[in-house]
Amino acid sequence: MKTMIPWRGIIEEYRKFLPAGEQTPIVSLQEGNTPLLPAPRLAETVCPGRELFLKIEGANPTGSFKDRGMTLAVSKAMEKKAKGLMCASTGNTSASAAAYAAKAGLPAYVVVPAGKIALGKLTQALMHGARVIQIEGNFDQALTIVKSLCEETAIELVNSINPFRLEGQKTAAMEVCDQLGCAPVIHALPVGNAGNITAYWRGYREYKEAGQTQGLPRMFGFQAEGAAPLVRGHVVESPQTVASAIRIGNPASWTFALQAVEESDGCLHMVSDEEIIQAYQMVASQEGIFCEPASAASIAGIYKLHRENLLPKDGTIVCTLTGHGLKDPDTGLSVSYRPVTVPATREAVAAQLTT
Ligand code: AN7
Repeated sequence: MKTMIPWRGIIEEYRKFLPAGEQTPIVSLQEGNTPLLPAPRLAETVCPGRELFLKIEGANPTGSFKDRGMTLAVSKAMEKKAKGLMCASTGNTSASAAAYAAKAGLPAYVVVPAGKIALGKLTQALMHGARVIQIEGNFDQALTIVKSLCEETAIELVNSINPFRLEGQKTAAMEVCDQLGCAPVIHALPVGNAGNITAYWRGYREYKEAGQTQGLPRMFGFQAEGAAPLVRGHVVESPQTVASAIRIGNPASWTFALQAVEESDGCLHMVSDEEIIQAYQMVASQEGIFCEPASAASIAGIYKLHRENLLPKDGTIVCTLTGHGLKDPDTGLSVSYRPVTVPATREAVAAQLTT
């Protein structure tokens, strides 16, 4: 029999770096330990001559990186005996909060923009038993509402303004170092509320300070053109993009994200919906990885910098693919060809072969 070393989830694996004590009841779905996949074919196009790796965060239990922060936020909520969980969400936070609430046996309330979250994410929140409240408004309005409600109740807010969310999420950077043997030269991420880029930068710094890794990456953040407050330098009132996960006009971690980019000698850029969809299709068809549209902003961004001659000449690049493509089947279908339907005969199928 082959002995597998069990992975116990990010709190147990990185406990030294996290504010979880003896008395914290750990609520875990064994999140983390996601693949860091070499992507040589994609690199030929988007960053020729450089090594490209994809951090596949869609391989987390609910299909996105949110699980890393949610395990800690929900464990800490249990520790302080919260009566329930609440969040505003563009979809993935609600799916993750709903799942961890189910595991913890707590009620969850999720407030989402009506008709603007991907089908898979809505299905997850419903299946895990959360109370889904759709508002006739956007994410930024939902966040304002839940912040105010949580101030007055024993319901715990599990958006990334909950400090434990980013603490949990920083473990992704530590994992990348463990997998690569050092920090990459560039780490690229899609940016919405700007929590994840803040968390990764913290994770890289703390791991280096603890002598667990060498070097620090430059943090490259990419926003969608129609939802790029950080790049434009002002709040976007009605954010628009095909990448519904990052349809955010007033990011909660605004200053921290700017700080991460500045301290790391990184950059913030925006990519168009066309560029996002192109990258979304390339990674699926060339590397066998189906990510959601928002996730592909990291690849679209690297490709854009390469085309504009703004990419450093060498060094390892890691792109985080934040969520799974199955979250958003509608977008996948809408950019794909329509499959043919033929009679149920050998000849009819044979006529379709192109090789
Ligand atoms: C797939 O679920 O904000 O910059 O409410 O789902 O840390 O906000 C999701 C964000 C990137 C942006 N990729 O991360 C939510 C939510 C995916 C995401 C982001 C999100 P942040």
